[in-house]
Amino acid sequence: MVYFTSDVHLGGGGPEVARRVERQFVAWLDAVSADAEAVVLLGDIFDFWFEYREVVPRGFVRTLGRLAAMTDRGIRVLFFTGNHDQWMRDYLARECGVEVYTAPRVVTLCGQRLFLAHGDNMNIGERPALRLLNAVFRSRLLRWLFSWGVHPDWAMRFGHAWSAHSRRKHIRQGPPPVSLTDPLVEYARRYAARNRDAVDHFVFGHMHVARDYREGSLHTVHLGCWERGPVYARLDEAGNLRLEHFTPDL
Ligand SMILES: [Mn+2]
Repeated sequence: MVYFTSDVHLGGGGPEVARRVERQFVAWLDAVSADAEAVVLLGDIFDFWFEYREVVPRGFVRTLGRLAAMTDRGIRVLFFTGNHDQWMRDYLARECGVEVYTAPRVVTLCGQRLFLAHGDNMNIGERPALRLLNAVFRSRLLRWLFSWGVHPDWAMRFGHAWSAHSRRKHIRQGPPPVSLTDPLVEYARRYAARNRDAVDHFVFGHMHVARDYREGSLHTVHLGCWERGPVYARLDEAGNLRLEHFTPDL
């Protein structure tokens, strides 16, 4: 089995929510470890992560411990960075044995060709504000300035404030409509038309709305977010990929 999840936003939503979500996430990691060959984490696992060469954010010990234990047992953990945790270096790879990817990638698992991406900078050609934000976030110069010019305590405070601001905005807007995932479906459509090597399934996170979409041979799965209830996708040995909800027994 291969399991996929995203947008856990560990550490977000205040201490109480953060503790609850981490307990649920760790329970999920324990549950899927029973028969997982690989676990794919598709971005925004952390609500804010900014890593220095010698210093990493505090917290998340249960999660990091579980990830290390899983890879020690031979379970592959693929970690795709999201827009909230893209400032990652080599800590998770070295300390927890996780494979970290900062860009979309086609991977074969259980005999299926999977296009995997968080989904934050795809099909945004006509969204200038998003393009600008994306360029700022990905700028190596700004990252360097932030890293060397701002004390880490302030950097973390700033990061959590930014994350909380975007969370409040999303809460004000109410539950996201399924149509939010349409640009990613369109991206998948174009990708499938351009590339001859057929992709069996596209899996995305980012939009915080769960959706299982089929159109001819196109199959896109959009993972939801954990604050609205733990959700994940499961790929079985026969190549079937479907969304599931997790009810932790806490
Ligand atoms: Mn997210």
